[in-house]
Amino acid sequence: MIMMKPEPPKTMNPISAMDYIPLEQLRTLQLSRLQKMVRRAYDNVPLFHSRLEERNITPDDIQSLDDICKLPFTVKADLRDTYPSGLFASPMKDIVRLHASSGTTGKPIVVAYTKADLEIWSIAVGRALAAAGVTKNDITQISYGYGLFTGGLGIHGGFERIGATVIPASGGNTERQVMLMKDFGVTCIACTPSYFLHIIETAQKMGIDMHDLPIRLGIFGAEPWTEAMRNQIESSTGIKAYDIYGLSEIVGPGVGCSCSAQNGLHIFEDFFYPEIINPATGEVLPDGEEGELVLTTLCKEAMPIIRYRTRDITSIKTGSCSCGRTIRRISKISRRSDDMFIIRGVNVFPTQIETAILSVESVLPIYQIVLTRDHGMDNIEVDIEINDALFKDTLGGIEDICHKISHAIERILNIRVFVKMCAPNSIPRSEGKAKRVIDKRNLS
Ligand code: DLL
Repeated sequence: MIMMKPEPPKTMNPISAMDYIPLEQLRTLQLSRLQKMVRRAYDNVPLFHSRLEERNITPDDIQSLDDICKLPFTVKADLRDTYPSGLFASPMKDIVRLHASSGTTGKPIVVAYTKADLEIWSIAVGRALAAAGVTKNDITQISYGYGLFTGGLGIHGGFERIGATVIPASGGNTERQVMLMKDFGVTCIACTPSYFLHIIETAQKMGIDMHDLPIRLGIFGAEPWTEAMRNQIESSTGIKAYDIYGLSEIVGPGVGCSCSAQNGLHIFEDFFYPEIINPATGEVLPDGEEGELVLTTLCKEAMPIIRYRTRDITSIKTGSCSCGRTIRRISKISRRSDDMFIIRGVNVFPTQIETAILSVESVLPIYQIVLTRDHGMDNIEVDIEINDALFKDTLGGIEDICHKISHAIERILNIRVFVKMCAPNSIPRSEGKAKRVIDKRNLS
């Protein structure tokens, strides 16, 4: 059988042209950009200069893309330790925007952009949106937070580049979000998947069914979410849910995005070079193997970042995508090594629990994981909120669902967990990234 090579679609948005670049041309471009970027970082950022010197290398040692593994990794602590501007490679007069991510402790992480950086960022987000099928005819509500977080303003730049109508709603005031969606005929929404669940639920309470609104697309990201959650969102609203990935340290949203095939996320690798490493040894793994995603900016002026260890667990997909894009894809990121917790010797990720919950019918994925310690023994309780319909169910019916979910979790994790059904509206709703785990172990 002759395999037909997928080709770029005839009606492609011109912004997507680079997504279909012949691979040989892409690798040549990546190498020349990498060489230039390493030189810029070496000449302008003392930390990168000393790190290369420690390894006895100079930018001239980067002769092929494989030479990237000679370069040192950068980690979150490097950004924190050089707060606020130690990693800037441009003078302040050339920096036109700053963002920051708060993290959980201590000083925030500051990221900087020149005018050219903002241009590239908006192109990356524009390409992500085009891959998800956004067009200039879309009316878009951006419900990611605007401000220091890169989500709102970052995504905004991409929608403007596509030429869509933008409603910069930011997060919060959920009833008003629903009103705007209805009154402006919003066709596309961009927010975290957990916030969209809250929007769906609020709409229901207002007597509005998403199926009756013109909304057709969602651009969801900024937190790990599962395929099961995507299916749940799509079936309960009738929209298509696309996955957008990114992180402040590299640029913000727009590092990658799912396409019409909805089978992994294309990385805009002419801007952001991806590698997968074994997190324990740092060794680079071949495509197809799961490990930690490491990203290198290829075009950033204000804050070039070399081999950033993202802590996000994924793999680079092998084989070509049916959409015809040549740029590589990563698998959906449903885990972050930082999110892992250990219960009775078992490594647990919140999304494994999400998958189990969603495998049991008629349960809304509004959940929280509570960890406690009793006489030195760790316990895990999964609190799941039942919807109004189920709340009216008999006690026996609710108990039955608890057992089913508990068994589904046990099948995945091999540990018994206590599942508790909670009253409607008892679990705090997220307006941004959901807080899935409440760890009370140091307190109890
Ligand atoms: O969350 C940037 C962003 C905004 C991405 C809006 C997408 C949409 P940070 O706050 O720096 O930046 O958080 C980055 O969030 O390392 C992942 O762990 C997680 N993350 C982001 N997108 C996804 C996604 C923004 N689609 C961290 N799937 C990353 C899973 C994601 N995790």
